[in-house]
Amino acid sequence: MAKKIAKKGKAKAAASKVKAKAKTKMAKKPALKVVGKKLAGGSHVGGGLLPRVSKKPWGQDGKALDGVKILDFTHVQSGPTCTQLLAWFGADVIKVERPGQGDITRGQLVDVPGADSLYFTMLNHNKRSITLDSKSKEGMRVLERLVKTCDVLVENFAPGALDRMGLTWERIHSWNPRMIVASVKGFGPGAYEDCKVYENIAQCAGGSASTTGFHDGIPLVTGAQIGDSGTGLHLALGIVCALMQRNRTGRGQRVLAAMQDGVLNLCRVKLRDQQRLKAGPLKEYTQYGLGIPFGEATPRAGNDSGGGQPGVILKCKGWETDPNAYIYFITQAPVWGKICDVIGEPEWKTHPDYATPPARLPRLKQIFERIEQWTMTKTKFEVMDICNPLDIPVGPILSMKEIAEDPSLRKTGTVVEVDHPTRGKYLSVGNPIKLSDSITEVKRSPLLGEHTDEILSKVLKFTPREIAEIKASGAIGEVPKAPSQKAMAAE
Ligand code: CAO
Repeated sequence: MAKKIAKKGKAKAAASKVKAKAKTKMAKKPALKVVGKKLAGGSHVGGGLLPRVSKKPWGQDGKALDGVKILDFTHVQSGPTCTQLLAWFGADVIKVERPGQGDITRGQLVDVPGADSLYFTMLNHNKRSITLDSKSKEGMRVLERLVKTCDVLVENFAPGALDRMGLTWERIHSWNPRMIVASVKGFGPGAYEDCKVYENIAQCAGGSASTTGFHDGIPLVTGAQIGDSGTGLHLALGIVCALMQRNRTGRGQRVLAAMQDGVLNLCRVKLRDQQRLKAGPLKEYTQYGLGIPFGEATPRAGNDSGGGQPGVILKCKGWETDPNAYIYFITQAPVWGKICDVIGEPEWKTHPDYATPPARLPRLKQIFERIEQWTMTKTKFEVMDICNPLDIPVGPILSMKEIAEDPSLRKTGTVVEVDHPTRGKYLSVGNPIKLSDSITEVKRSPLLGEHTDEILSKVLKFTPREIAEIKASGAIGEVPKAPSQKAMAAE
């Protein structure tokens, strides 16, 4: 009897293996290899099948996006940040660039004459580059093959540019129904959908600028590239979700991340405040304590904390000469007593004007001035050392110089040193998202057209004769001599 059950079990497992094989065959070059058995319970991903649990050591069973091929038609910042992330997670990112010039950022903000700029190198790690005039007949022939070979096309051209090139969604979908077409645009459908958009325009249109700055000053843009890199991040999530859905449906889809939408998503708390205004003034804003009336829209909040715990930036020792000798200090309610002790105002713990958060709200300016008298006697790091053990939330204003030299950021790979054949060593921001089983290795950005030959022959399988024809047409321009792949991997 037991034998019979075991036999039945084996037959079932074999059947599910055959099913899994058939499914794998059906999906041309699937992003995930489905070889496992149906699980008895728990979560079922991609049609109810999960592979067997790997026995390999952590970080040694490939990368999260191994097998995913990206046709990277991105330029400037927003799109490249997205495809760089995908490359760090293991996707094979093939960057298609215009012959001769390439991504315009290669030559922008140049610091080392003759070398690719930091603007380009810091946004295009781990990619391969092919030069292609997509507006030529032979260029389109190569593009068609790329579309048929890749899983995802990512682009951030101006609205309509892809269509003008002849790459409409319908055409792409007819060539490869599994292809995901992911786009960054400035705006979603609506009055501004045809507009070209750069970072700061998105910050303004997405609600960030109107809420950044001091209440009596002009709107400000922030240094964080929330319009470009922020939208690239949104797009990357959309692509990964579309890949997951494709595992179930077999078909690709369009993914759109509009910069205005991405910025607004990051400004969510400001739309929260817009609606709270109907119920009266925003009491946690410094403006309230100063008796300045609120208008119709969420005002600029200076350095006020966006949450329910009041916080501001305070001077520290050395502020007269060091532009970054400041600390962010939050008067979190549960540690109010400890704050009072630290600054030498123990009676504030019980005084009716200071003991409770509502009592403190109209006096925030005066309270923070008192705290600042204390922080000015300490360096920002001394304030950290005193406050952190007491659970008082504080954060130093770190300069880019301090961040570049921070040993723990180097250790985690968030700041990495990369070597480049024409510009030498430079610092970059590595992958800020850490996966315990998909370890990021940051590899230098490609030279313009460095991989044109290998992509034409090895990825797209053009014959030497076909490659000669493509070259003769001028569709790929001049191909520079490239260091071998081995040399690149060794760097
Ligand atoms: N071969 C031939 N032509 C190519 C090509 C190639 N390999 N790659 C690009 N082109 C062409 C495009 O087809 C387009 O031609 P048409 O205008 O004739 O259709 C042209 O190059 C320029 O594309 P573009 O309009 O996208 O570039 P731009 O420099 O004028 O504008 C930008 C740049 C960023 C404003 C615009 O691309 C845009 O709004 N993108 C969407 C929003 C976005 O991502 N903004 C973030 C930018 S980072 O701050």
